[in-house]
Amino acid sequence: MTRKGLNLIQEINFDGLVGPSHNYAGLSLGNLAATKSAGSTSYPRAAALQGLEKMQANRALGLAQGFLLPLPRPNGAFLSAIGADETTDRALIAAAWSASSMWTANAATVSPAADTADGKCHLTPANLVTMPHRGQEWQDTAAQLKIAFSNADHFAHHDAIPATFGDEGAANHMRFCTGHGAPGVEAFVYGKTGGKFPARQHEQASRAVARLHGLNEDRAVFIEQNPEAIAAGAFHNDVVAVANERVLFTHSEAFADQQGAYDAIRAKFPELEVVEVSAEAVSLAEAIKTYLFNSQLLTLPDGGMELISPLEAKTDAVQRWAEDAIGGNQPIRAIRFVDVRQSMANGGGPACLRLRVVADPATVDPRFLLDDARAQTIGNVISEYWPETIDTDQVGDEALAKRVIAARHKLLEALGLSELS
Ligand code: SUG
Repeated sequence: MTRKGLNLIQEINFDGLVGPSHNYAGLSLGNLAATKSAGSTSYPRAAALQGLEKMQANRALGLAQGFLLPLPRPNGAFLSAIGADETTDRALIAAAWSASSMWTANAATVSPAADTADGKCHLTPANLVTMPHRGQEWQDTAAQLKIAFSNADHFAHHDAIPATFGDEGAANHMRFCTGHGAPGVEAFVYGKTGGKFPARQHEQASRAVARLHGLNEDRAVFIEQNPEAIAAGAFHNDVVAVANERVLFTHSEAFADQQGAYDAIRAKFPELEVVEVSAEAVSLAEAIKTYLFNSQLLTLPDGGMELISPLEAKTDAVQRWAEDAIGGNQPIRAIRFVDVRQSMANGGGPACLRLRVVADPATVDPRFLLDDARAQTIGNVISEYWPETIDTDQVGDEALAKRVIAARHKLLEALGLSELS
């Protein structure tokens, strides 16, 4: 695990490249931003370039950065499997066109090698069964993960959990540790069904993932999401809470039993530091509108922690909180804002766009790691081939489908990943 005496295990963020079919079809009930954007014109080229810029900015901070490729859309296999024809519901056609795999926080749950019984990093793709446009992602995602992390000495792959139990992957999973390479305590946050909006993460899915990954019982915690948070639009826990190393950055109304959640984590991870933002400082509604907690909470190479937040979080209330907190007696020392507005309009902030994998980059297929040359290549392909705009009434159009398919193939070719075609 060490080369030349250096510990090269680190957190690598794998961002989802925004696919050329990115559009606003309003498919996700309970995701208020996506519902509000339904019918708007999307800007796939700008969306993908925004994502690329975010990755480049994080690289400039000295962080390792990877990416995952858009899945094949429109998904012909899905359309034939449902016998789609001209009478088919528009929402189902749109489902086959969704670029939703960009939100790689939902691609899988990842348990780093230091946490698992066999000392390998375990990956379980999320079945995403609650939403029809997302439930068709996992097989293609799994195929991609198996290529990116093919080194069997370091990585173990599972199939998705049976569709009886909804699983949304890392968006409902937090890991606490004293350093990314050290053993961690993994917290799984689930929702209970029966509320205004679907609870997408089921407890039994979380427990199954923990078992499959070989997590020690003393190092796994299961926490219920606040039903009111789900009803207010926190369709994933990462809309109201994010963890990094010993820090939990959370809204005060994220969990069904807030204090009980802190106690449960602290019982297994005594080093826990909670940075709680109260409802008085930032209301639940504002937290969900601004996606403050969907920031990436990152440890920089010098050990300091920073928040990478969406521009939408630059509100008076958040600025007031930040002025008070940053520099005060808590570990987050800066907040930077990034423009991911195209993704945000579909309910996906900076943290939704990335899957964290703790590993030595040398054990990962380099074709999935970002460097300047690949960033240039990706930027060029996006600029040349991604549609500038898509109106929702164009979704389903045959000529546009050809263009979208060709654009993705150009990217795969340029990255030497045509085996994903
Ligand atoms: O699953 N939006 C995604 C956003 C996912 C955000 N991810 C995390 N919170 N980790 C979703 O709701 C909108 C697509 C549409 O409506 O066309 C969408 O799928």
